[in-house]
Amino acid sequence: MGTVLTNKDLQELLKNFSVDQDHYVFRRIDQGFINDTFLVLKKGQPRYILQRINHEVFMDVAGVMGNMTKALNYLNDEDYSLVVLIPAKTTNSYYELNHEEFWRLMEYIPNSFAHDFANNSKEAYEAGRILGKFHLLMGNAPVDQFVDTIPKFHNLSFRWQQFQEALKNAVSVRRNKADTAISFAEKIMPRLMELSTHEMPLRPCHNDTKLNNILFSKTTNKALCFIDLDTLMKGHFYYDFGDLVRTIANTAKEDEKEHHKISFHRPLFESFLDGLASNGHFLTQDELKSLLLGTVLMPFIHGLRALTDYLNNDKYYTVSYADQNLDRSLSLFDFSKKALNELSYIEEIVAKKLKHTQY
Ligand code: GN1
Ligand code: MG
Repeated sequence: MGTVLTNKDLQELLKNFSVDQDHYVFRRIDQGFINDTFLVLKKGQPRYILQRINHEVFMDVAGVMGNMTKALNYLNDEDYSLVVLIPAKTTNSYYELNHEEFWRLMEYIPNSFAHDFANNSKEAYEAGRILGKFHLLMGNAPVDQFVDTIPKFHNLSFRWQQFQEALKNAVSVRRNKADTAISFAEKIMPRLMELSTHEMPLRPCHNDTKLNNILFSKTTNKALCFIDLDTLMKGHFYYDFGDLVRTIANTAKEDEKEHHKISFHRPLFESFLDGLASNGHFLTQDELKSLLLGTVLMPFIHGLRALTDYLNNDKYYTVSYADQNLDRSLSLFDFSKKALNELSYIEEIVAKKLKHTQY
């Protein structure tokens, strides 16, 4: 979104929320690709998370905040930390500035941390456990009350169509540079269509379950909850499963250029499955079968979206260097290829570990 915001601007903004008007220090968090996020500190201690919602990506901000508020009624349990939204003084769940900027404020969950890679089997297990917990809790919510804030978000045919459009309109320098990625996408797409399953039950899903959207406790190392509920809307369980697997079983960066560092890490994947299975029965037979698709589809679809954005001159994601979208697409494609090579193993181990969850 570009504009430089000073401490003073942010301090002014905070006046619109029901919090003590004190002296705060704001520290930008650069992890996301979409929103502007700031950690708000008081006397050196983190107190709040302040976020400007990217209105170009989330056109229906009221819908996003409505979904989030509804979900928070369910996402509260002794084993699941509640994310607390601090309402704006207008009593809305967010603050709207001149009809063009949308801000929200959340309490910082003390003693928590998030990270990009699973460091050990305990973290992988915890990620699986909290994913199951999230779905068990959200399973109590009527799915129809959630609106589609980004329609067809993980729909492969739709993303393919957007890619084709971008390919047609791309400048030749970028199209040529992306040649390898384009050929890969074209080669793999038919395999994914083959794997695609239809008629899957709809659930309220998080839809952006990458590992760094899970908060862990610094004291117990247990997973506490998911953050970043922007894309919480209807979806299929395999979306959330696959998106987490791509950041658990792969310990390389999303824009990793050295592909030999990318692998499908079986032991971490198995611990993740154990954590998921610890939640007991909650998946249908069809959902269990679709997990295979999820592990290959999610890295592929993110790779395809990054490639599409590269061809569109980086309109969607905030990039931190020139070819980041292209690097992301190549790295994500590489992981989806490595997951494809593991299909029979994945099928076998999923059946073994999640067997007791079959009806
Ligand atoms: C975007 O900004 P961030 O990191 O929360 C994207 C996700 C991707 C992610 C990185 C609304 O999320 O789908 O997983 O980048 N969110 C949206 O790959 O497009
Ligand atoms: Mg997100």
